[in-house]
Amino acid sequence: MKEVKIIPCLDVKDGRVVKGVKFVNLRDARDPVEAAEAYCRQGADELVFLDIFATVENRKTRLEWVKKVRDVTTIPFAVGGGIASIEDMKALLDLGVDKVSINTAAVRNPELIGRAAREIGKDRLVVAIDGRKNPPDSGLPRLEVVVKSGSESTGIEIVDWAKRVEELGAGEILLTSKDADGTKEGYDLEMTKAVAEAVGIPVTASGGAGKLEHLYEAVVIGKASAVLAASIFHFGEISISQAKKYLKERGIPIKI
Ligand code: 0VR
Repeated sequence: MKEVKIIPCLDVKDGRVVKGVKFVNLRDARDPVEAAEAYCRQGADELVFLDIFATVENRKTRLEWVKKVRDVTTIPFAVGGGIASIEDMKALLDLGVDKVSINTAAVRNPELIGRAAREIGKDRLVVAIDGRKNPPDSGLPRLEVVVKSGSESTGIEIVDWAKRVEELGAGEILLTSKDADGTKEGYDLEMTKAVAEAVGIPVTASGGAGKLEHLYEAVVIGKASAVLAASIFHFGEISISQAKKYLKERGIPIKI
């Protein structure tokens, strides 16, 4: 098993890090620059910045917010939110962003994945998949892809989409459970395992982390290659170093 990465996520709205539950009821959490500096100091393996309302507000990623965070970030830095073209990706890469993440645009225009893999390299291309669980009698897939900050149903089954995303050239998948987001009740292990076992590219578990054990479960049961969290880190309940120590003590390969 390769070293498992611990990844804090800055969900940014109106220039501030926010945190909600199931993508709604967003409340102010902290300043993005202060948070980025703290996470780098604490030894995070990578930092994710999501301009979570760019697509909903029908605009491009706010580059000025990204630049401020980029200037203080000393670890690999991935950015998502509002990215819908190769030009959008190159604008971020020119700022020094290491990886770009596409979500809604990939669903709307799957051939963008292949073009991006060719133009910027698959190792700099993340496809983010937001998912939700539907009840058996809903007529929708049990594990369904949702887009536009989780506000729109697609009728696409998550594992089918993950396999297609890999075939099209994505370097990795960031898999977020909308149902688990912000609940601190644990990752959606069924969803994570189903996707991680269906593809050969790294899958980052995201959504629901509430205690150290959840991180461990995401790796050993969910087969995740990395664990992303926001709530537990932003509000200081768990530090990056505590997370790393806990996983390493349980035999998970971690970069200390
Ligand atoms: P925690 O459950 O707090 O660790 O959150 C991890 C992850 O779900 C969030 O960082 C983030 O991916 C939530 N995503 C979105 C969103 C939040 C609000 C609105 C939209 C989105 O589209 O991903």
